Amino acid sequence: AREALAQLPKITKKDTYRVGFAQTESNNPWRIAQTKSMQDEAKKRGWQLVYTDAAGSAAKQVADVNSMIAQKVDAIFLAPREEKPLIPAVMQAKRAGIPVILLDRSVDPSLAKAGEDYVTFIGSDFIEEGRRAGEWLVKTMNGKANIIELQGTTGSSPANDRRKGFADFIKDHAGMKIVASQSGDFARDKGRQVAETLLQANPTATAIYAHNDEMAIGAIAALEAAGKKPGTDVTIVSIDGTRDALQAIIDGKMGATVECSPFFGPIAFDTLVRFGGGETIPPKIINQDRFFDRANAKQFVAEAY
Ligand code: GYE
Repeated sequence: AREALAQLPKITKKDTYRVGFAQTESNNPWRIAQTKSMQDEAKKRGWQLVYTDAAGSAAKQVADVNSMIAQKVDAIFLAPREEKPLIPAVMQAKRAGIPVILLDRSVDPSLAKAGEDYVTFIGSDFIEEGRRAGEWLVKTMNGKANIIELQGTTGSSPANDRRKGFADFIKDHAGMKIVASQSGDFARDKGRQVAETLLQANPTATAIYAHNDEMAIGAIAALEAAGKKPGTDVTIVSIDGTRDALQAIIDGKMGATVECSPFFGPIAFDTLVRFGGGETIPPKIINQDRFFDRANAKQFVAEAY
């Protein structure tokens, strides 16, 4: 059950803050772009940023947050790797009187609440991302596809919600079938390995829905290794909008990707300034994301990360 503790910690108004940023891992371009966005913004404002990288371990991320608490930072930006294991970190910061802002991933809503346990969640609407991917696939495949789904990190909010948004949308289309679904941990090589196994077991697959671009790129490699033509034999849709994905769209190997922006620096720091100034912050701050396909990939590839 949720801890019924005092209210959300407050911070005093200052010109500059010393803040923590607890990153989940750095093994993909999305994470690297996000970290750079946070560091650039800290530099621009003259704030001190205490940065940690949990290297793909929720346990290390809990320890990272604890070390930030020990260093008495003013506030903590946390990208919780998984929904449940990071709850203790959120609660420990609260007990220590340090406000937490969740960035890009959320925690289990039955165990921690915005406005009480943490300030707010800033990020994309993952259910909507899954829905948009499903909508594009239904249209492109004329309502008929045997789909392999590559899920993100097990127990992470984007994996849970991207799965749900997609499934909810395609369920009204009888010809759209998910023939296999497995986690590739949001990673390129894991995505390649899982795609290889699932393609062997499901040779009639006509589409791949990957929860992020890195796994989609891995799936392209798996298809090519199996002698299939990505984009022709198997249609691929995913989420993020990385440079490699936009290039794959231009090359005809991938169909589309739903944008999920990693550029959190400005909105994250602005939100903390508003909070420090005494403003009431809404429980969710949702990024407005675009959609990339053959019609616009060329236009955006140069500015992509
Ligand atoms: O899509 C993925 C990253 O949490 C929204 O995590 C983020 C996701 C993003 O590793 O590429």
